[in-house]
Amino acid sequence: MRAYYYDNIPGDQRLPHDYVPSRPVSEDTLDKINVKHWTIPVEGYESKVNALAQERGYKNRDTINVSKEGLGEVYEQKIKGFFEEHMHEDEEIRYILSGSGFFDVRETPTDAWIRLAVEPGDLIVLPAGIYHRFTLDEGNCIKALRLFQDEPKWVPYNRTADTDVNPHRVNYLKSVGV
Ligand code: KMT
Ligand code: NI
Repeated sequence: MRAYYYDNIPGDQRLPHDYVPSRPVSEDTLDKINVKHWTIPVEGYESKVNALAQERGYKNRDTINVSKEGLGEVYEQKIKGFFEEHMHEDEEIRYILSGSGFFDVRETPTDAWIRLAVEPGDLIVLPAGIYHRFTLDEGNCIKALRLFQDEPKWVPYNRTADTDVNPHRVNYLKSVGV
């Protein structure tokens, strides 16, 4: 997984939006905003993903195929929704099986976008309360395992003045020392 600051240049969300020269984001910076990631080769991934899921209490899972074929008539609407800046009241856990895409997460306290370019074998955990969004890249497809804790709170809350005071958001800010 590569992590870098998003260039904020208006235009196609599927393009890399990497500064020239690139501004890579360090492991230390990801640690500070509590974004976790592991690389688990897709070949024979089951036992390792199962072990991590057990250790972290992820009891349920499903797979999502984000592509025109995979989503059918809700494709455009989903693609648009994924890219709206939002938060969840639970972790967002994704293990990439095939394809690729970009998760953008807000750095705190700068509010800069950090782009996570994910590919097969990447497992990412976005903490509850972090503002983020997702887009396909120019390959236009990604297949991912979505892992859930027991009570999935999957509602996306788009960023507003209300989400700024959501208890999960407030806890997140406390957890990263803001
Ligand atoms: C989400 O919640 O943003 C998604 O599931 C996006 C697709 S998973 C690669
Ligand atoms: Ni989300």
